Amino acid sequence: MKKFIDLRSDTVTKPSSEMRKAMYEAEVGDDVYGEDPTVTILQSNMAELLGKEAALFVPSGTMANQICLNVLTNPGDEVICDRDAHIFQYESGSPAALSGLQLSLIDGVRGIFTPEQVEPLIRPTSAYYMARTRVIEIENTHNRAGGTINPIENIKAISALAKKYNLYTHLDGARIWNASVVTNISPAEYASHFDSVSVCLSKGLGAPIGSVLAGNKDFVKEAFRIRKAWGGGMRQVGVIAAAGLYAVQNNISQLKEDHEKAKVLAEGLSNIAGVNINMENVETNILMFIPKHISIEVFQKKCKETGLLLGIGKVGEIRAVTHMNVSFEEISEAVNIIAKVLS
Ligand code: TLP
Repeated sequence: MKKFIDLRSDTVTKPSSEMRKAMYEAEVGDDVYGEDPTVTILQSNMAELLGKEAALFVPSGTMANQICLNVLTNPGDEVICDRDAHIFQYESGSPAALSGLQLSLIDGVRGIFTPEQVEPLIRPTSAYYMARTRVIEIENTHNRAGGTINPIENIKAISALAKKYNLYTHLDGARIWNASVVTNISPAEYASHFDSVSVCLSKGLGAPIGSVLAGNKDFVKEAFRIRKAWGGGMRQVGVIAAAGLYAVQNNISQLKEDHEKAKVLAEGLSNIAGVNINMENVETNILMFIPKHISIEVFQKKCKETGLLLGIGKVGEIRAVTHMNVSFEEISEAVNIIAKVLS
């Protein structure tokens, strides 16, 4: 099979041989009975890492987000989030389909909205004819905005606003690890400003599958019930929990290298006349750019023919995501391919 340089996503990362060894050696039990020892260790480690009372292992980031929203709300409620939020753009309409929610969208700046933008959207509780505002959701780092980090002061201010109005807060922290290695703010510090948090093990951390949600004990007890109701109860999944454990224990600090690769890639692209890119916007491992004078579909296809896989961001934008399975040499090669395609 032809070897591609795959920059479509950090989800394409494959389990290393050390990770596979941990999976092979994992002790397992039936997790629907709560008897898988490896899952139990993962969940308690994750609760600690996120500074929450409890955590729950789930198959995907989408399921983690959707269970959290479901537990925090009642049908007919409203969730305030950024227009480019993953829960709005990429979760198949699940807030409406699974929980009867409507989303109130904010045009944030590169995925980041302020308390001043949120406050006017909070509906008065006296207005019985309006949807009830129930949750404010923040994504950090923000995927569709290009891996942006939400400043902690902004998060604190939004969390304070939520408290003032008796609202819940949810953090889509699929890539909170990436934010954390840049800011040195721990995942627990980030999570402390939210009632619920979801994190992914299967992106830059390299596990083949798995996400975790966390919150207080009652919240996670209800999340456990919803996970089963939605078909997410899993049996001897210590084999994959072991991959997740390995990932959080070994692969967080290497994300810095992924960020360096993104910078190198951005620098290379900024020297190509046919590329529109803002170097300053590259904060973590996701970068967005616009190839000029060519449709992104044609551009994507030509790159693929030359051995480079790229994703799509917002309309007209190409998304490139760096990760542990792409080397610095391959990043240079990717720049050469793009230069050639656009020449
Ligand atoms: N994002 C995927 C695609 O869905 C776009 C990717 O390739 O980046 N929250 C955020 C911020 C995410 O980026 C993703 C996945 C999820 C949640 C959902 O995770 P999964 O794919 O495990 O359901």
